[in-house]
Amino acid sequence: MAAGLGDFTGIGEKLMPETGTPLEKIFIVKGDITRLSVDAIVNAANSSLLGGGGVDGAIHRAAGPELLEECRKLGGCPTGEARITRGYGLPARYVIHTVGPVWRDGKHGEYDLLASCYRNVLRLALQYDLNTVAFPAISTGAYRFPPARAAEIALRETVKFINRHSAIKKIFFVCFSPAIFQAYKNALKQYAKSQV
Ligand code: AR6
Repeated sequence: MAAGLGDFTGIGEKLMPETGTPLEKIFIVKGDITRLSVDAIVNAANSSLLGGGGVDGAIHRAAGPELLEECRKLGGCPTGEARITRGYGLPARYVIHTVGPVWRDGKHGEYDLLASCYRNVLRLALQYDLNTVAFPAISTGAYRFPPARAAEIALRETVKFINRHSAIKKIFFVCFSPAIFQAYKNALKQYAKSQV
């Protein structure tokens, strides 16, 4: 299915125009993830999977009560793992819920746990044959993960994964604030530099 961005505001900035590299599948966009009609949007949930604030609250509001009903049946999700549900009232067909780490000081496995969120989400996408996936900046809100490091991990893990699995066609990193958008742009530039 095509990404079908519809009237998604602030779409733009495909920063890396090289063809034939995994970076051409990566899009950094500004806006509200609940408006994207991709195969799956990712939810930065908590381990109860029963909703919360931030992007989690926005996704549940936009999807409607059936999402919570399905989430209840999942029995939670440990940090670093992922679970999938249908999208219900969302334009996206599926929601992949993942639980990012709460940032403490970087010495409590935070980097590895965030990396496994990205890997586990993408594994589920592959398993369900989902070609277009949109991520929020997991853990960078209420969980206080430093945006620059989070963006670097998001990009590195995603590129590694799509390098190995060509079925994934487009990845959107959806940035809700200018600071997060800047962090992703910097991370992408750094990554591109490291590849030449
Ligand atoms: N679209 C895209 N990104 C968004 C949106 C949106 N509609 N709304 C917020 N963000 P957070 P976390 C960005 O706090 O840090 C919840 O209560 C936001 O600017 O949503 O992983 C859960 O239930 C930030 O960059 O998630 C958990 O308890 C990013 O999404 C806890 O928060 C993540 O911020 C999870 O904390």
